[in-house]
Amino acid sequence: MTHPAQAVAANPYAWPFNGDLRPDNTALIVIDMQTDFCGPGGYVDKMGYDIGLTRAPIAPLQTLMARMRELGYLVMHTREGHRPDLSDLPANKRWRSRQIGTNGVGIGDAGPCGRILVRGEPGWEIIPELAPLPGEVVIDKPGKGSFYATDLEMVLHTRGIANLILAGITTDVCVHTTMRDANDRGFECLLLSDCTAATDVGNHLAALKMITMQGGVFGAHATSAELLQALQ
Ligand code: C5J
Repeated sequence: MTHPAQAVAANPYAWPFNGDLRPDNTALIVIDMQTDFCGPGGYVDKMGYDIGLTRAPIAPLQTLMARMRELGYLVMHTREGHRPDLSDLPANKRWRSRQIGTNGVGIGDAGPCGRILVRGEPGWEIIPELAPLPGEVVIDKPGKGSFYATDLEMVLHTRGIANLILAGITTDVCVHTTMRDANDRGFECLLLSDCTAATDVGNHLAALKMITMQGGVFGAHATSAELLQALQ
């Protein structure tokens, strides 16, 4: 028996659309909170972006994850990364990643945290502050979206999940790609504005605004405080 929650005071509508918010039909997915995206010496840091921005979601996520676990909600994680032999790294993705930052070093190359975005390397690991608990689902993905070349959809269907709450980094890339894809697959999506971040504040705000178009074209967004309020 799980306890239903109230709808979340989200933008542009009270989420979920049908008011059916329960631990057994709702999952939190925490996207790519890896050292490469928010740790010193990781990929984002090496590209010259401000990891202060991508680290901002850590504290609100710690509070939210603890509460959602306590209430029995499914908490899932993703990691972007490639096989050590780079057989799943498209040549154009590698080439583009070498165009920015220092010394032409890009995905698959050695950096201060090991080979960038390569599975098993220190930089690819989820940061210790948000480490998955034993038994929590971790999805390894080679791309930006969490559905492409993964078993995420099967896991969600097997658990009876209809509502997907999205958090993690970056808002405008992996989080948005996952949200759009989840929405197309029929999942009811909520993006948490303070538990996501981009490497550019304008992009973060634009990504939030995009969600609100057309009556909630991909779903809705809210703060973690608004979600926690609804979960009381
Ligand atoms: C990027 C991600 N930005 N996790 N990945 O390359 O958003």
